[in-house]
Amino acid sequence: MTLKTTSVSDFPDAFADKRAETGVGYMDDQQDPVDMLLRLKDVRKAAHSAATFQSGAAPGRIVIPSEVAIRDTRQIPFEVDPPEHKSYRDLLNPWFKRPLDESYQQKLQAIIDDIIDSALKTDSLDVVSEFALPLQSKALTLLLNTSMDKAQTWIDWGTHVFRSDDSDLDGDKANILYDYIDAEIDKAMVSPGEDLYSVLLASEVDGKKMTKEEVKGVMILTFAGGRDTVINAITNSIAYFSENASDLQRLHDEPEIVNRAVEELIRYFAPLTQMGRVATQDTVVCEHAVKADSRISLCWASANRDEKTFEEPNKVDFDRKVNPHVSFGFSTHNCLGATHARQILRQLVVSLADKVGQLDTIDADENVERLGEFSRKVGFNRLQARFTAK
Ligand code: EMZ
Repeated sequence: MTLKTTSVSDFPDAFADKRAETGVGYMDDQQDPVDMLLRLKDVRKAAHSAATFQSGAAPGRIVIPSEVAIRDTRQIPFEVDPPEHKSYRDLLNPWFKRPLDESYQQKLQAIIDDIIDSALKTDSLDVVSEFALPLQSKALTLLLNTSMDKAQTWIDWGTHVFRSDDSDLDGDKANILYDYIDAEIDKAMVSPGEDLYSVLLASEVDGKKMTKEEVKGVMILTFAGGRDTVINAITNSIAYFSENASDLQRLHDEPEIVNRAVEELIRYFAPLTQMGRVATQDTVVCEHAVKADSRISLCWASANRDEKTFEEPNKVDFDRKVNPHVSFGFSTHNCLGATHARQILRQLVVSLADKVGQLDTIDADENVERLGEFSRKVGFNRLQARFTAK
């Protein structure tokens, strides 16, 4: 944790030197070290080699920091390898594409309008806990197709479901989520509705009814995977526009650029720094030997700043034409929640551009991840800001 030192909209590239030098970083993590792949080409290649670099290791092991100590349930489909992975993915894809429906977007718009309008009414607010967290939680009721009143419980959990102020891996906090999901599954079994729990409980994968444990695995991922990532993306976008007012104005004048703008913000912020894999055999990456059963990571944040692919990688450029960023991962395991996340950001930035004349940040507490030899700003613990209407 550090107090605001540089400009709030600046997200430095923590990996540049190492990426140029050797292409591989190193971090220890609970005695289960990680070789971090830093170059876009290597990240993509490893992400594509699911047989050599598996996701289906012990539950929690591909997450960094490892969640092996606080989790037995396998998250689905993200901790499952092909070919089983595909059966789950085929089942889940249509549900997670619902944010493309107009009725979904209308409901999302009402949530966004309401949150921006209350921000405009108060003198100043903490964007993390009073804007991004409620927005993420309320939008999640749409993704789950549950009632809006559920959101308050999730808001009360805070920004990360497995992390607290004192600990990166808070087992007690994790248990709150697991117990909650168990109870919701039990309720859906007794009286099924049209929510994701009920839909999954009624689904078959490869001709077999999904078990409670499998449904729980999907639900934990839905809650945990899109939590701090979405909150960071929202908060960081507001930090960005507070210091780049002309880009906000541009979105007002040229809303047709919104998709490009959102992809560029997501590239630049890379809300999820990295994701691990476990080597299934002795192998070599980037001229670096990797032993069977050891961990590597696909460092999305570093790959997104790879100067071999991105011109002026440290600049946010809404006119960037070629933007093959990997903020939502790459290949088999690309992010299931990406449609939902993109839709939130697209509607949010256009609405901000329409309603907000000025955004001022008053105080900031940066969230800096310590990753072995690297320190990376990924977002904020707190960002006090004032929203002024147009
Ligand atoms: C896991 C992960 C998924 C993990 C795409 O990322 O997100 C992390 O925030 C969670 O802690 O359990 O869901």
